[in-house]
Amino acid sequence: GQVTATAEPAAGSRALDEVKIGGLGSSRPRVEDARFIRGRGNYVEDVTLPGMLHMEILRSPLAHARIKSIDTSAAWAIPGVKLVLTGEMAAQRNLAWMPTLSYDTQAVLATDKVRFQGQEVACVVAEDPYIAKDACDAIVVEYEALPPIVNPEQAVAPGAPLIRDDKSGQADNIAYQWEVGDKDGTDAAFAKADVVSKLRLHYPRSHPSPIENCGAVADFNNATGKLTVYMTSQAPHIVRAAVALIAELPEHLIRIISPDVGGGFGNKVPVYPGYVCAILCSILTAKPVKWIEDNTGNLSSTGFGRDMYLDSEMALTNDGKILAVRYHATTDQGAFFADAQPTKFKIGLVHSSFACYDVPVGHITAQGMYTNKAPGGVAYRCSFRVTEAMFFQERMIQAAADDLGMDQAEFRRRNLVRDDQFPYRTPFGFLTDSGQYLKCLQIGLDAIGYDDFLVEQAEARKQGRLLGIGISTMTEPLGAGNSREYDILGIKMFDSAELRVHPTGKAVLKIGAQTQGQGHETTFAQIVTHELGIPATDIVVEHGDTDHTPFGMGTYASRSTPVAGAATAMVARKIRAKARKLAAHLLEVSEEDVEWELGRFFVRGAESRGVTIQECAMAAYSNMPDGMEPGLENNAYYDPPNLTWPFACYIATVEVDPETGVWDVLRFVGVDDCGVRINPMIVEGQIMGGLTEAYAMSNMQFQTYDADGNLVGANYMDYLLPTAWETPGFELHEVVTPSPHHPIGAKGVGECAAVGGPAAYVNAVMNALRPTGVRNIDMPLLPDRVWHAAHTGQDVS
Ligand code: MCN
Ligand code: CUM
Repeated sequence: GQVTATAEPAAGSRALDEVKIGGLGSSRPRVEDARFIRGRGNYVEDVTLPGMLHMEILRSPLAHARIKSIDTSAAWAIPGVKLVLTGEMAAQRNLAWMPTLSYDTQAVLATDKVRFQGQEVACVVAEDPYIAKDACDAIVVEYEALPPIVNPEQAVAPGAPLIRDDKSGQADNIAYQWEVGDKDGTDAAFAKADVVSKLRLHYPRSHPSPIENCGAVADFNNATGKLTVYMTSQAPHIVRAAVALIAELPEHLIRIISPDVGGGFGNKVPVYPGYVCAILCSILTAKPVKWIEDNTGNLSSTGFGRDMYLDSEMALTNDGKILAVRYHATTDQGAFFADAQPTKFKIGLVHSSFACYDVPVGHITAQGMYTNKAPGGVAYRCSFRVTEAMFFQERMIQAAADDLGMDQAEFRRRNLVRDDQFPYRTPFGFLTDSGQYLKCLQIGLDAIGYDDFLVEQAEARKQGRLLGIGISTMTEPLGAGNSREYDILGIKMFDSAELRVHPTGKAVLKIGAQTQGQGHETTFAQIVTHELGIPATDIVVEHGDTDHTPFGMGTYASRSTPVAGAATAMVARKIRAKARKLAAHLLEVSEEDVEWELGRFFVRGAESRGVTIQECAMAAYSNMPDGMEPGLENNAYYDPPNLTWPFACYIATVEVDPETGVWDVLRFVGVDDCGVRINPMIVEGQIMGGLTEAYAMSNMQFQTYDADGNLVGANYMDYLLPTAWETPGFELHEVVTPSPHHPIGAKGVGECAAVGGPAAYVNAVMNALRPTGVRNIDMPLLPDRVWHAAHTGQDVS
């Protein structure tokens, strides 16, 4: 019963070669790179306004402490200082606290207590950033240290100090509790199981690490009342709505401009205290105020990823059928619940796990705790915590295969959803759209040479060498909306596009999505090219300025192609429909006698009599039929009927050195099915980037806190980014199963590899260590952890 928008079949013989003019399937080079590689990009740091002042933030050195006093007099006395802002001053304007995505509250500047190391305590505005920094150091804050809570276990221990004593009715450190699925049905299935496989693990906290940190130039004009904010955001339109709601400013007088964005990876969805402070400081000084965050500020205070614990069981038959799954997830939310809205995104979409497997029944419970750590949770290519869902799933799958003594590929084959089962209802209520899971798996197995590797592995084991192979297969929900089920702060999740074709047939497409490196300026033009036959080089794509682009919910959860991309196709079809009327007028035939082929209308039965889309465009301004409104432009809002469900099969082979615990990737094969690929090169770039991040998470990357709540990983000496040197090579393959409900059959892809990748690496190392009896090593699989596991046969957490 799904509403579908179907692609119009191509008629006649296509006059234009779609790939040559940059349509679907064209790996046209990224148009944005022309300015990036010449140093002509325009990032927030490049924005300089007359009279601009600079803001720096004073952050808490302690994880948990009561603020006894703040003395700002020495800071005010420094020449060049224009404003010292404290929480108390913000409170006078009702801005000491702000709402989070989950309807919790988050401190903008601390008034009562600090609740994590790096929390914003005060800020200084000065003539230059160095003066502002010095003045921050001159602020004297008297703290009374409180015991810090650095993990969920401590959060619920008897006598644990209450972190959120600011919230009335909050008597413990529990941020939320949640469950989904069929508990009784699951219990009944477990009672019939031949084998119950158990696994516990932790997906550690990690950080998205965009190259460009957060930052803004806030410019409040006290004559016009207009607030312009240049900021590095993934979702400028939501920011405008949020600023209007939080700061109670009139929305039509707020303009958010996201210029070039130097990577987001989920880090740049939320509104952080720094943004609110920069806006307030601009209002108070009546000058433009620039705030550019440093690396430690970004690593220690902005949205992290993961920090989720799994305690799971799977009910199995002896012959390898999954009867049921159940698990409990515990999340460490940090001091403020700044995750996605729990009523719409559950605890993120963690219940999207097991969507690619034919699992009859399941039950998930979850609990999130407040801790004295930075808030966040939905970042780092996570699609609302789908990353954890798929990691849990694929580690559980491998553990189950091992417990059954069954080959891991064969176990998947017996349980993957078959092609004839779509649309498939998952045990947790999602409806997947399409896929060819077994085909993807087989392509991956053939590419890696699965059977030969098993022979090689057995030989190597005899010589004491530890070879391993790990598989990860998953489908994930990408592209939130549909407005029935998803919203952000009450605003429904759809997207829009505006298309204007000029008289000479050149076009401007405006979208509410926001590229951060994904290449939308390149690929969204290709969608228009596909629909209208206007060469991609004749189309410019604009985004990132709320005064000049249509409303959109932004770019995250790999939703741009599924939602804004669909809106783009739909608006182009509206343009084509009007162009058809113009063509009929020009060709002096009735509209029914006009046929379309790429870039051209022609008279049915007289193919040589035709007009190009460009001729139609000129006619829209110069020779329209009587009664027709001039011009060739339109807009479209698209509310997707469902999420898109891409599939991926990732397979890694590794060798573990038992002497050092170091593991090397021998080969890595990826098979992705993201439906129709708009730009295959960009898709491969997205996959390679994701597999690199997956490698980083499994191998080297985590943020941890010591017992005092000090962040280990607050700089790039401690928090490691993989370079080309250590990153393995990737062999990529594709399968194309179009999404049945997307106008051009495309599915999202921006997060697939980061979501599905980690389990492939970890499963490979676990497979190598299988003779030792080890079942789990928590990520990252650092050499000392692997060595310890290999030598003791014990799990390492
Ligand atoms: N694409 C395509 N064919 C498809 C699907 C996608 O050609 N079938 C193209 C798209 O047109 C787009 C790119 O691939 O140019 C990614 O598209 P999509 O899957 O729709 O994802 P989004 O554009 O919505 O990007 C969001 C996603 C997320 S949520 C994170 S996090 C992430 C990611 O993208 N952050 C990134 N990839 C990133 N890549 C870069 N360089 N920088 C980031 O910050
Ligand atoms: Cu969760 S990271 Mo991306 O969805 O922006």
